[in-house]
Amino acid sequence: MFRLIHSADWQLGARFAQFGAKASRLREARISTLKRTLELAAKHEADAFFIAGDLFEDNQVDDSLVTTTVDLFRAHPSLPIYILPGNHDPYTGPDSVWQRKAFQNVPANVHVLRESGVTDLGGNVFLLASPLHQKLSTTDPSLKLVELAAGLPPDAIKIGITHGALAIEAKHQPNDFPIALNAATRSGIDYLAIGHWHNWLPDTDAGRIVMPGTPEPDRFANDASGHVALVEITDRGQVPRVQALPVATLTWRSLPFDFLTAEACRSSLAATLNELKPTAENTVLRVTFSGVVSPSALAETRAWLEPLLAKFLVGQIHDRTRVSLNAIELADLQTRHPILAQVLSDIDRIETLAGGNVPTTATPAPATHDPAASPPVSSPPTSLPLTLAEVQALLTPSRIDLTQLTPEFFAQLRQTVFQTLQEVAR
Ligand SMILES: [Mn+2]
Repeated sequence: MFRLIHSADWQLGARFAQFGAKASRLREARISTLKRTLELAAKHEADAFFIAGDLFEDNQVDDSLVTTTVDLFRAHPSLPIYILPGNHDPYTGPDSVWQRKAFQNVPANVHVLRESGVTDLGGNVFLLASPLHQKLSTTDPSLKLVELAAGLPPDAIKIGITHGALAIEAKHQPNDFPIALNAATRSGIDYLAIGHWHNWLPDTDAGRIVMPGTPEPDRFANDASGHVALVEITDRGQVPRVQALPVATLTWRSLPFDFLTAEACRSSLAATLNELKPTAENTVLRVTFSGVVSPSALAETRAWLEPLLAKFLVGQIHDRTRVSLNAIELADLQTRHPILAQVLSDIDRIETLAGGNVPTTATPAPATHDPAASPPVSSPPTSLPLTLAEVQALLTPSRIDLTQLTPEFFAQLRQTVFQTLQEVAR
C-alpha cells in the first residue's frame, strides 16, 4: 500500500491586488495552509507529498517567499516531497524559481521534477513525471508518460504526475496543455496526479485521474476548492482510494442583495452575517448589489452594511445596481446639477439608440417647482434628445461602435456619474 497526499496550484505569492492592504493576509493564509497540510500528511503517515504544478504564482516571486517555503519542507525531513513545475512556474532554465539559491541547496527530502523521467519510490512503486517547461502548449503533457511507463516492470505500481487542462470538449483552451481523459489507462498507470484547474475534480478515467484544485480558495466562483487529495494505492491495477481533505484557512463567500426585494434581502443578509461572525476574521466576503435603486436608497443601504462588513477579513460591496431617480430626486438633480442631468439624459438616449434596454433613469419630468421661483440659470436643461446622427458623430471619432455598447456598460456609466456626484457632494 502506498499512501500519498496529492496537492496542486498553491500559487504562493499570488498578488490579490483587488484587496489592497488586505492582500498580504491572503498571501499569508496560503503559507499557513501549506504548513498545516504538511503536518496533516505526517499525521496520515503519507509515503509522499506531491505538488502537481503551480506551487508558485510565477517565476518572479520574492526570494523570501521561496526560502520560507523550502523551510516548511525542511521541517518534515521524513516526508518525501515531489514538486512538479507547472505553467505558472515552468522550469525554463536559469531564470526559473527552481534555480534560486533555496532550491539549489534543497533539503534531502525535497525533489524538484525539472525534467521528465522516472523516480523509484521504493517497494516496486514508481513515479513518472512530465513537468512543464513553458506557459502554453497544445501538446498533451501526459503523452510523455506513455513512453516512460513502457520501460517499467508490468507488476509495478505506477504513479504519474503532470499539469494541464483536462481535454473536456468545449471546456478547455487548445493551448492549455490538454490532457486526454484516458491519460492514465492509456499509459497503464495506476494513478495520475494532475493540477491546473482550481476546483476539486475527481473520477476522471474511472477514478485514476484527479485534479484536487487549489488548497486555498482564490475566487468567489470556485466553490469546490480548498482541498488536497489523500490517495491510497493498495495494489497494481486497483483503482486508488481517494479522499478529499479540506485544508483551507480562509472561506470565500458571495452573498446577493437585490433591491427588488430590499427589505427581505436586508433581513436575510443580516442573519447570514450574524452566522458568519465567529469566522469573520477568516472570511473573504462579497455582497453583490443588484436591481434598480435610487441613489439615496443605495447610500442608505451602504451606510447600514459597511460597518457590518468591517468585521470581516475582506468585506466588499460589488455594486451591479442600475440607478433610478424618483421624480423628486430628478427635479433636485436638474436644479442643482443641470449639466449632470443632461449627461444622464444623453446616456439614456444613447442606450435607447444602441438598441439596449428601456432607459431606467426616468425621462425628465415636467418641473414640479414653480419656474418663477427659480432663477433661469438653475432651471432644468431643455433636454432635447440626441439624434442618431448626433450620437454617431460623438462616437465615430473615438471608434466606438454603437452596437457594441452593452446594458452593463450603461449601468456602469450611470454608476460612475452618481458616485462622482456623491463624492463631490460630501
Ligand atoms: Mn496551472
